[in-house]
Amino acid sequence: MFENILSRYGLDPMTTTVQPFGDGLINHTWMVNSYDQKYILQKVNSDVFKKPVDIDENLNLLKAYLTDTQPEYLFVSPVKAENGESLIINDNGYFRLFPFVEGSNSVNTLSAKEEAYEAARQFGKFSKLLNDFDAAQLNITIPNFHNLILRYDQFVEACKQASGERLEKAADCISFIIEHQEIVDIFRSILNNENIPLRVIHHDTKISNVLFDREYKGLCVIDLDTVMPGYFISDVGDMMRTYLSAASEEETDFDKISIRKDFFTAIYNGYMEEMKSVLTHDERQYFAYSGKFIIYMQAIRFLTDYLQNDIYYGAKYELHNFNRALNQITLLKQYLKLEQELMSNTLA
Ligand code: GN1
Ligand code: MG
Repeated sequence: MFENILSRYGLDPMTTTVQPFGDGLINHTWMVNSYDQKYILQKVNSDVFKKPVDIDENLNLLKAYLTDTQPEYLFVSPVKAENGESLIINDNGYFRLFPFVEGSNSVNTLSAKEEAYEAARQFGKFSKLLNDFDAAQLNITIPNFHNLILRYDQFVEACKQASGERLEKAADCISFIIEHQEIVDIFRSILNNENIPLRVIHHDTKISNVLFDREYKGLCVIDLDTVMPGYFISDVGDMMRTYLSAASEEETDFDKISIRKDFFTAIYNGYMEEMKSVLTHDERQYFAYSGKFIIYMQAIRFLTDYLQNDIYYGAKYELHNFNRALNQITLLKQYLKLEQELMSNTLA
């Protein structure tokens, strides 16, 4: 499968190795080693990203803007193939090749709060550098991606269509989601608040989407497929979802899920280091809300997928998406217990 692609980049398939890389749920990713260069090859999941060309256009727009305004920023954009294109389309799908940044590190789990600080700073920096870029120029690569109102409606629809067996299994989770609808109402008030602007938002701020240098200082953010106009709560919230607990969304021993308050402070300090001059007064009021917004939405997404027989995320075993949903609900319960305290730290 790779020969055709490699040769289109002028790489010799005989002297190049290709190995699976990372643990993303959506795209396929490989590490490519040619005799003198390393690359990251990705196949875009075109069931999820219906128009991969839209992503390619966004990357090119952002690259042009940042090269012009922030030439020192490390923007990792796809290598051009021999035909000059940065997206390869063949019978197997859509592919792009990124340079591997020498001396960079990425991690799949956080080992210290300093990493949370560095990552939050990089995501804040990304939005800040693009503060004067007109976000409306970007293609919407996944419509309504973080629209909680729509996600909730899809969940209600999935409840109507689901098998009796899965509905019964998920009954307690379903009740929990319905009982916490006020989280959707708050999102609605954000949509209606003109002092909460649409910004250039990354929308997938997990730790593996940050590159660090050898000293674990942040270098830049990567995985820019979901960079779209959005609200800052998406980026801050997904950091809370994925950095606050030492246990990941895959953990099935739910007793291991707990909130590390010092990691919350690290996210706050890192993000605000860059964004404090940019965020509006109204946005700041929602800093702590962002955690429950995204954790709740991810619980809904996993639960909806379970009810729809795992058509989106896939499942390695029968209860995989059910367990992921329960994991996120457990995390949300822990978060809600601390919410007032966390909130007061952000408004001090
Ligand atoms: C997906 O592929 P990955 O792991 O970067 C998903 C995110 C979810 C995440 C949950 C396009 O991201 O929104 O938060 O799984 N991306 C898409 O692990 O749906
Ligand atoms: Mg991703």
